[in-house]
Amino acid sequence: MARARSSNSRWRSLHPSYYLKRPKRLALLFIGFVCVTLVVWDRQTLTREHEIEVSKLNEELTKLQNQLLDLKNSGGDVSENIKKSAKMKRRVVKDDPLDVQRREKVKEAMLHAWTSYEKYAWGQDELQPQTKNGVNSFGGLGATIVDSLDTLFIMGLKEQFEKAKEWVANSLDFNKDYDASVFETTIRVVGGLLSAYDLSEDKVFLEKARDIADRLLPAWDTPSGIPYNRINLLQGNPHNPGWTGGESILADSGTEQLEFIALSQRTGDPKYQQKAENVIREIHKTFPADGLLPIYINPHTGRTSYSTITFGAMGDSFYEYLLKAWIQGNKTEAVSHYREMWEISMKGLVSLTQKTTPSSFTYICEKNGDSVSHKMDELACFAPGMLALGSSGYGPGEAQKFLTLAEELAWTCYNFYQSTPTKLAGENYFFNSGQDMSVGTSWNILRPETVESLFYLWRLTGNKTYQEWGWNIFQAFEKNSRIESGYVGLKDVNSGVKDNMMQSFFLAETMKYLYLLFSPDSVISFDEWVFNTEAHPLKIVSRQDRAQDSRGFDGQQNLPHRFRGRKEGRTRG
Ligand code: DMJ
Repeated sequence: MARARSSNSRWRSLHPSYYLKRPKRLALLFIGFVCVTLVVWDRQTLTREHEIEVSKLNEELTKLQNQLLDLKNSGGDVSENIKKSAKMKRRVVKDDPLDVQRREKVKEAMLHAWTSYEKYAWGQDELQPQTKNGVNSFGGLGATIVDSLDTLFIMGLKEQFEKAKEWVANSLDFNKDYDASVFETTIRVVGGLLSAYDLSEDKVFLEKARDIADRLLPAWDTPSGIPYNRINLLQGNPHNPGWTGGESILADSGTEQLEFIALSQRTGDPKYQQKAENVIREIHKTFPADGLLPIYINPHTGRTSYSTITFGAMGDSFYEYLLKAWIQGNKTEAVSHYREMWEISMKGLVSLTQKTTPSSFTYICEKNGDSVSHKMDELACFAPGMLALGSSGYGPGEAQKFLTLAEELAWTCYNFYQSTPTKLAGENYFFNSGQDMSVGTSWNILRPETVESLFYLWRLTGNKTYQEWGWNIFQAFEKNSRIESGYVGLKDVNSGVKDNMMQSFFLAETMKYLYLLFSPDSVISFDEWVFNTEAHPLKIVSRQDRAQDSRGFDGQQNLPHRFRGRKEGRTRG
């Protein structure tokens, strides 16, 4: 009975009426409840905050791990790379007053070239400054306007850029019954338009780039996928020029990857990228052990035929694009074959290098079968810049070796200029024992390759000597090539006799590289942009295609490119 009562009184305290009759106990119970709730809530908040903190730390850790990997991949020991990047940052902040002065001079030179073209040749491909008229060397596509768009934009020549844009929007017409060079049209027109699009974000440039690329595309419809090098812009009918004996040219066939990949990324249409990347896949099948290809390749069989091996005319930019397609592709697994092929070719390049006597200038020979020719084109002077750009992808020892080679070759190229009375380089050079270098073909057509390499070397080494050399070359152009109605080439760099042509690449490349040589690294940073072979910077966007993807295409094709984020890789350590 007593047990039953005590059990009753225990259960009584659970009944609400028990507390209603005892308000003090009710208050105590309420306070207890509030305290427990507060403690539980506080613990949950702490856990949540803790989780956020942990995930932030994890993100930081991943970032640091990626940076470490990045530094390792880019070669050189980590502390060296950190020092280097600190140096780079300092340079970004400080704008040397002499640099400012010099780039203003270059800008003024560009303005002189541009206003002369505007006055005498507006709408035509190129200006002939002596006779003050225009010529349509590319079928009447306004090559100088399209080639100049990004230079005008970068130099802040807004009014000129706007006028050029108006012309592109209203007057650029590709309906031309003209057998265009697939290569020249791609690097100048597709490249120029895409670069203008990336810089200005104006859709008109992308639409025009797509229009011209669609007209070029049937050139790739060959049994091997190696393109024909000519196509009629109105009627199609792709073919090769008669003088090649039906063969396609190596540089002409392997220098469309950057532009066509970029076009696919920006339009979401994979067909351009597929055609251009298939060329490299085809070449990869029979890639030789030294990575050196003769300049003729058959579009039916995909095989090269007996012809010159060179880093100059008709070979050059094939090698350049192996490296740059790797950079454009964020150096990911999907593009690793480009880098592998490039590294093989660079071994081949090294095997072609020799030194002059008595002054020990390093130069790149040409080759035909087993016969070596001691000749180098000024065109091959893009190679020091390419080697410097690619050097950071090697491990420390190799990276230094290739950077040193780049510097030696740049010294040779600079001397192509310094060794003539006008201080402007001839078209090619011969190297005879005991005589160092002597000019072969002695014209100068305002080419950019040496200043291009000086620009890369200045950015990648921070050595001001390269700026000085570039400045000397600029002054030689001012002295010999500037006339009242534009800039002309020289028929002979020994006599200084002038020709009558202002090449569009003078405005696209020579002027742009000189301007950038005196600009901070942040202007068209190597981290964000890659230059096509006509000096048109293309924005690097995320590429996420899988290595084994047989279509070889960017899995993000349906996303507008602006949402795809910046590149993951870096071009230097
Ligand atoms: C330009 O059109 C390009 O740089 C091309 O790759 C080679 N030739 C000229 C400039 O010399």
